[in-house]
Amino acid sequence: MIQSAVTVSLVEEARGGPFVLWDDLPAACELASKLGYDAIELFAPSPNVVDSGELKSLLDQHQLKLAAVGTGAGMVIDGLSLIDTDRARREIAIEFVRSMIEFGSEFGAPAIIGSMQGKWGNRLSKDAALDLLRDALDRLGADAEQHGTRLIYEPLNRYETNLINTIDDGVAFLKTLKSENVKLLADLFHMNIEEVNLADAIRAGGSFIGHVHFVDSNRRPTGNGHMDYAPIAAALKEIGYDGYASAEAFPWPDPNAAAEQTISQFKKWFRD
Ligand code: LER
Ligand code: MN
Repeated sequence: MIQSAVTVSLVEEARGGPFVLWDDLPAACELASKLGYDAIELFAPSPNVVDSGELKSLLDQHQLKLAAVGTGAGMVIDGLSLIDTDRARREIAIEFVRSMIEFGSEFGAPAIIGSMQGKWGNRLSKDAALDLLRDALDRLGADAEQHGTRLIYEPLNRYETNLINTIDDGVAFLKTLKSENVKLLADLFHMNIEEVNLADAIRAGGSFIGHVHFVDSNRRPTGNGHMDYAPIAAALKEIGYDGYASAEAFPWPDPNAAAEQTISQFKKWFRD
């Protein structure tokens, strides 16, 4: 059964970004639980800013799970990328993701590679960039497997990466990896920009889809844009998707209203 999650950002530098709840982890857990979410998805500056024991007791207290951990702070704060042409910088990026994998794995949560995938250009050709990304995802996929969790790779829209923009290209790329432990993130916002048809893309993605960012066409919370959810929900059910539909959206008009809006839409599409 598809589970609900809501994003929580603790990254000051990402202010203005598409995260529903901000700053206060205990308050976010309290609200998520009160509204009936199954889980939170955490976007943190580094694993060190959140004490694992405290997070565990917060999640236990509010009967929540950790759906996933984002790694984009490595890019937002330190400009790290898994395809940096400087080998030493690339290893720092890989080590950062590794630390996030380890942190998430204590809670059974996968780490997400979104903006840490970087962009090709300047002295780096697209093929060379994809080779570097393949190598990084193979290493990190194996690392996640050792930690008993998966790694999630997110195709982004063309304004955020020039590497892989569609689910179809994502599937083709994952098929070239040695690791079978990397799954795709279907972010409906990115897909709305890049896909011909979102439901068809989900059906074609099938078992490669391991996480969903549940959001509207304009990145506002579900129901505040022009996304056609009926065929999308039907496609997710048809492929037997049983991961999270996680609210990664602007806190519009405010965080509480955005969280409330998303859970009521989640129930409409996945529970009725
Ligand atoms: C970025 O646009 C995004 O969708 C995030 O999930 C990845 O950092
Ligand atoms: Mn996303």
